[in-house]
Order: sequence, then structure tokens, then C-alpha cells
Amino acid sequence: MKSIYFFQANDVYGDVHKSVYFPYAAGCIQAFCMQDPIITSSYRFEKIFYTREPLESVFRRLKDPFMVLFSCSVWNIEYNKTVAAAIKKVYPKCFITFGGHSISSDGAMLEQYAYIDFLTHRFGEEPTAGILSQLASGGQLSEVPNISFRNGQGAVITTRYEAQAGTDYPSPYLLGVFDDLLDDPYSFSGLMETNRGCPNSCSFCDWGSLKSKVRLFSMERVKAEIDWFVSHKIEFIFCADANFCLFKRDAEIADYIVSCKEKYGYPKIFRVCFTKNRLDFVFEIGSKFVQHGLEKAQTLSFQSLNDQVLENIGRKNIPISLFRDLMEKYNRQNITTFTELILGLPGETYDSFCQGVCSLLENGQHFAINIYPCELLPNAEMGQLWYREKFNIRSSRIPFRMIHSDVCQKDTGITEYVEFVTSTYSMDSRDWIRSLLFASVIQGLHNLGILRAVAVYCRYECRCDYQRFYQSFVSYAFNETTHFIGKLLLRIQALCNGVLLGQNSFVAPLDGTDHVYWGFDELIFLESYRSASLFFADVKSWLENTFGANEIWDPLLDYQFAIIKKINRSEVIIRSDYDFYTFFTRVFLNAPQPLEKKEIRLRIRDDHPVSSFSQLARETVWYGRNRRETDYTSTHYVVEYSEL
Ligand code: B12
Ligand code: SF4
Repeated sequence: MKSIYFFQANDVYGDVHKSVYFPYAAGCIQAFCMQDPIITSSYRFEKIFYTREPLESVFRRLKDPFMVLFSCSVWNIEYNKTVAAAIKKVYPKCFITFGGHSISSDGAMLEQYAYIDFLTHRFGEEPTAGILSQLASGGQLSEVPNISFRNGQGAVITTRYEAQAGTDYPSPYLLGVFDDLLDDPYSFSGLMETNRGCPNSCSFCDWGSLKSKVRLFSMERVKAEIDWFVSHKIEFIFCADANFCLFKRDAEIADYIVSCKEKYGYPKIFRVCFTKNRLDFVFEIGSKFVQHGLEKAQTLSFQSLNDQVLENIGRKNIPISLFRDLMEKYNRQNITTFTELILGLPGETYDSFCQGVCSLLENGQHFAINIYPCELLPNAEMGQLWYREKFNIRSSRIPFRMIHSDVCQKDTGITEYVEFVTSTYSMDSRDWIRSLLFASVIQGLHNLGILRAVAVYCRYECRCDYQRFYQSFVSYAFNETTHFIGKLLLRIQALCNGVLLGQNSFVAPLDGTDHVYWGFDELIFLESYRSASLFFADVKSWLENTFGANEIWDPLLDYQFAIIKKINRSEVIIRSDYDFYTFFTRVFLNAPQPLEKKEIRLRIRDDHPVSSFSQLARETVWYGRNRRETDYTSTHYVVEYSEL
């Protein structure tokens, strides 16, 4: 029997409690191959490599490999290349196969890397089974669709493309492919599919270029996999469907998950990517997940609010008025929602980007706007030369660094890289930096809450819209570069510039002894929190410069500071001569009313107090931001309101 090894090197999350995803793609391919008697009589599938193991440990495990197959994504391709080259050196006869999302759609990678023997393009089940059975039976490799290889003369051949058509793929979980992993010292996260394919064609997405038909897996398989997760006490399941709720039957799947959690306590979290259409259905299922604690929040994707951008990226959005109604619906049910935008899409300008972000605030999304920089993926339409040329896209290649990873982590020493858009025909690199800085300010100061109350007050009581408010605050900071806020934003600007020059990623550690890589928005919040008296002094002087002296500023700033979570406090009493609490609550429910001068008292109970700044950073900002834990007036805390 010849030995076959798969590599799907995933990142391990967490410092004490370590978790990792099952190597699902490799598992699917192995399970498919295990159905073929020619393959099972010729080959033995060894334990899958599923983390970034150092080379010494890899070679301790490898025994005379016949073929080693690598699953390649942006987060592991450099590791794969290093390991594959080393294996080829030690075992020159061993076949090396590369497949997965980061593989060229033709044979180009074979021209570049002599140690690779086979590439599989797109889905891997049939091509891998085809290669293995042809090698076992001495058949023709050129008959296997969707692969590249070298012929006897060394010429690179790419075979015909064939869309994947089957749905009866066996499940790796149910076939026991992962059984030998279960004793390893990790808590495994599950990945599952109820269907495969996406009918949409967003140009920034790897799947967009496939325009593939959606194929449903049988309900029997779906439920049996869920049962497997329950019986193995898998806490977290990520559903890899591109558009959950696209099909009516997804309600049955959701009910099944909910009933499993109720009966057995598992899974604890079930995460899906919802379809961008059928919003009532999404609301029904999403609220069910949140109510049963299977999810903390609901994502409402937007990408951009600019029509030209949406046309350029092949995307359609819901009208903003519908978004406003939805936000109100979710807010009334106390369901946190995220809204996602992408920075750097072609057609976007600095102004349209800031307008888009602020129109989300205006329409009720005050708590969680996730702004992702636009990534250029090798197989997405946007990554192709013609698309880059058409929209004059320039990019920066930076080290891949996960947010919240450990600065001191000892890894294999192999750096992965990602490529991001840094300018387009409509946004030059200077405006890209300004936009990134603006995004970080909105997320850090408004979404995380340390300036939100002030901004909302000025919007409703001073008629200063959010865009003017935040742009003017940023300009003030850059005019006062000796002040706290000026120095802080200069540092963030330097980090944005570092991304542009390929010198750093979108993360950085806090000054001091901290070992965690934080997002730029989190740095802005945490530094402002740590130097709250300097921060609020700057805010006050800017308010006076911009709106003139007003007796409201002190009580407003006191209230703003008071509602941000403190260290070592299980009970907090907030008194004010103005009823800010009712004022802000009504704004967030989309029913604003003027601020009343009325003495009120809030008693806040915090059942999970933190005892240090670093604990606050980790537990409140990192783990808790989705639950709005930085803000004492959120539903995470028990708030008693009384009029005095
Ligand atoms: C689940 C998921 C995650 C999970 C888990 C990822 C993991 N480590 O396993 C989480 C949420 C952590 C995640 C994070 C990210 N993800 Co993600 N994620 C997905 C998702 C939704 C499903 C992947 C999946 O398992 N699909 C089911 C399997 C069966 O399909 P598959 O992976 O496509 O595998 C098939 C083929 O690709 C091929 N194949 C795959 N491996 C191999 C190996 C061999 C040997 C062969 C022959 C064939 C082969 O055959 C398989 C079966 O047909 C995909 C989108 C999608 N729907 O596919 C994005 C996707 C994989 N993610 C993507 C990205 C960019 C990311 C991030 C980098 C985003 C970011 N900027 O932070 C991070 C990276 C985090 C990390 N370090 O792991 C991109 C990858 C593009 C690329 N070229 O690598 C995708 C494709 C989405 C997109 N926008 O286009 N992701
Ligand atoms: S972003 Fe989502 S909807 Fe768009 S092509 Fe990718 S998987 Fe499909």
C-alpha cells in the first residue's frame, strides 16, 4: 500500500484553550477517494497534517510518502511551498499535488515550481480521485479533467475544464476521516456544507468568478453531520454555504440545530453567511439563532453604498430605506447587527466612502460597522490583470497577520502574504489613507462608544451631521499635533502609511508590555480609554472651538465618560441633570425626541467586572465588542433608571 498524506495547515486560535478547524476540504477529498475500490486497494490515507507543524515534526511523521497533497489558501501557501520543496528533496520520487483557492487556474505554477507535480483547479474531489486511480492503473492523466501536470517531455498540460456536478459526496465526518484527530489536544471547530456553489458573481470574491450552480447536499447527510458534531461535543460550527436562507429547507436545518442545542447543549455557536436577499426569512432565522444563543449578532452586508461601485463589483444592495426599517426591527428585538463595508473598491472616492459610513450611522447602525480593506485574491475577478488595468488598481503586499494573534508567537518562521488594494481610478493612495483613518476613527470612537454620545447629541441638538462631526474632529487632531488626540491619530496615520509601503499589516501592538496585535480602531479606543482625561480635554476644547461655549458640554462629557465600562466596579451609579439616557435610547430606536433637562439616576450592575486594563482590553474589547460590552447602557448590563 502506498502512503498518501494531506496538508491543510490552519491557524490555531487561543492561548490557553486552543482551537482549530477540522481540515474539512482535505477531508472531503479523502472521503470521496475512499469510495473508489481501485484507490482503496492501492493507497493508505495517513493522518492529515492540519496545523503549521515545524519541518522536524513533519519529517518525524512522514514515512516513504507516495503522494503529498497540499490545500492552498492565502494563509498557508508559503508554508506549503516550503514544506513541499523540502519533501521533494528528501523523497524525490514522491508526487506533490497542490489544490485549493490559491492555485492558478492554469498550469503557471508548474512552470514556476519544479517540485510540484500536479495542480488541481477549483473543486478537488474528482480530479484527485482521477489522478490517483490513473496512477494506480497506469491510465492516461490527460483524461482527468481540471488538472495540470507535466507530460513525458516535461511540457505542462492543462486538461479540459469540467464543472463539478455531483451532490452525493460522502461526508468526511461520517466516514471517520477525522477520527484519528479527536484525541489531539485541541478543541475542534466544525465546518459543514448544506449546499455548494454561489449564483452571484461579486468581483472581489474567489467564488464570484465560478458563477456556479448551487447543488444541495441531502437533508439526511446534513442532519447526520449535525448529529456527529453533537455526539462529539463540537461547540462551534461554521456553515460554509455561500448564502444561507437561499432555500426554504434552510428553516428545517435551522430548527434542527436549535433543537439539538436545546436537547444536548451542542453546538453552542452556529455561524452562517446569510443570503443578501430574502431579508424577512433571514430575520426570522437570524433572530432564532440569536434568541437561542447560537449566534451573538446578525450580519447585514453592504460592501458599498455607492451605485457606481456596486456596478463595478457586480453587486446589488437593498435600498437604504429598507436597511433603516431592518435596523429598527433588529434593535427593537435587542439583536445586535453588524454591517460590513469594503474599503478600496473601484468607483469609491474619499467622499463617497465617508458618506456611506455616515449614512449607516444616520440609519441606525451605531454599534458595529466592520470595514474590511479590499483584498486581491488570486482567483477572484478583481485579482486578474484585465480588471486591475481597467480600474487602475494598485496594491500593497503585506505580511498576513491575524488580528489578536500573539506578537511573540513562535511560529515556523515562514511568513504568509496578502495583497490589498491601495488605490484605484477613483481613489488615490493619499485618499485611501484618509479613508482608512476615517474608518478607524468611526469604529474606534463611535462604534466602541467613547465618543458616540457626543456625536449623537451634536447630530440631534446642534444639527451637525456625523460626517461633518468626525471629519472636523480629525482635522482638529491634525492641527493640534502636540495634543493627545493629535499624537494618537498621527500614529495611526503612520500605520496606515506602513500598510501602503508594505511595512506592516492592519494590526499593531499597544505601547507598553502588551503581546496582542490590535486593529487600528481598537488601538484608538484603548489609547483614548487609557488616557481618558487627556482625550476628553481634547474633545472639550474641540467642541468649544466648533460650536462655542455651552453649559451642556460638561454634563454631556461626564455622561459620555460615565457610561464606558470601568475597571474594578461591579456597581456604578450615574447621576445627571439631563435625561441623556432616554434621549439616546430613543435615538437608537429611531424615535428621537429633544433632550429634557431632568435629574436622573442610573444604577448599573456589572456581573463580570474586570480588574486591570489588560483584562478590559482582552475581555471587553476583544471578546465582548460584539455584545457592546464597552457600553454600560447596552443590554449586556442590568440598568435601573429612575427620575429624581
Ligand atoms: C470557512 C471559511 C473560513 C473559516 C475557516 C477557514 C479554515 N482555516 O479552514 C474562517 C472563518 C476562519 C475563515 C477565515 C478566513 N478566510 Co475564509 N472562507 C471560508 C469559506 C466560507 C468556506 C471554506 C470551506 O471549507 N469550504 C468547503 C470546502 C469543501 O471547499 P473549498 O475550501 O473550496 O475546497 C475545495 C477546493 O478549493 C479544493 N481544494 C481545497 N483544498 C484542496 C487541497 C487539495 C490537495 C486539492 C487537490 C484540492 C483542494 O477542493 C475542495 C473540495 O472541492 C470560504 C468560502 C467558500 N464558501 O468556500 C472562505 C475562503 C476560503 N476564505 C477566504 C479568506 C480570504 C479568508 C481570510 C484570509 C479572510 C481575512 N482576510 O481575514 C481568513 C483567513 C483565516 C485563517 N488564517 O484561516 C477566501 C480564500 C481565498 C484564498 N485564495 O485563499 C475564501 C475562498 C472566501 C473568498 N472571499 O473568496 N474562512
Ligand atoms: S461574496 Fe458571497 S455572494 Fe458574492 S460571490 Fe462570494 S460567496 Fe457569492
